[in-house]
Amino acid sequence: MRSGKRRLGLIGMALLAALCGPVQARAAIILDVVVDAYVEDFPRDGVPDSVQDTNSLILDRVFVDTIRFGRVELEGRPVMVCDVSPYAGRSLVSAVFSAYGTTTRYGATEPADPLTALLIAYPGDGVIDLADFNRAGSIAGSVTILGAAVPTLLPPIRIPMEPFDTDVTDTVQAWFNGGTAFGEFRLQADLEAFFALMAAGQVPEPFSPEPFPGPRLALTFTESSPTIPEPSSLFLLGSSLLGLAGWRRWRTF
Ligand SMILES: [Ca+2]
Ligand SMILES: [Ca+2]
Repeated sequence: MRSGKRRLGLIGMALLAALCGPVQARAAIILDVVVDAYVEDFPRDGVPDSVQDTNSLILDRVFVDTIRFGRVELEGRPVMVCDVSPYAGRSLVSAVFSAYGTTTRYGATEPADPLTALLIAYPGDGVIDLADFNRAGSIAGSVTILGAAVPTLLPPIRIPMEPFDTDVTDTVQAWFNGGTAFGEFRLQADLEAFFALMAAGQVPEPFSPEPFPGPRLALTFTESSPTIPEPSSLFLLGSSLLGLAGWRRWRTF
């Protein structure tokens, strides 16, 4: 009995050592965004008009043909909020922002050219509203989204998405140093005729049979520490609004 207890104790110590060892210390913590949406300026006049919380984040700066206004510009900027409050004071080896996306035009048989956009970051308020369209921030990095060919939107619709990422270590470390509760990222394009679709949250992309992960941060810390559970993305539930938004855009190309 006593030797059995001792054996259990040794196994427990070995497990503890394994958990606290260098391999565990360097494992990245995946931090999902707690809320994401895109803020839209339509018609485009520098004043944002709506917040679109859908299954996709639409990054664009394009012309659209409308019945009411004729040909007008619009711009969509995805905003993504991370709860970084559990990590105040921690030291990073790296922080990488990543997501899945694609850029395309409806009816195109050849892949669109890759598109590059800026990732703007700022300490935020934890919610996405119209003010996030223009909220002052710093450039955390830039991303290049690869293009895909989407010849038709008739079922079965398959839109391939490719991963993209950018190093945001300096930005996120500054948030940890400053005790920031919510770090917010905004993706924006400086080019005209820019259109990109990104997966949002942990839900299946409605235009594809494959579920794509939403935007997230991969955090690697310098010191050994117990794993901190990531915030869930419970409210990133599906909505069919994207279908309407997508149709509105793509029929104009
Ligand atoms: Ca507007
Ligand atoms: Ca905000």
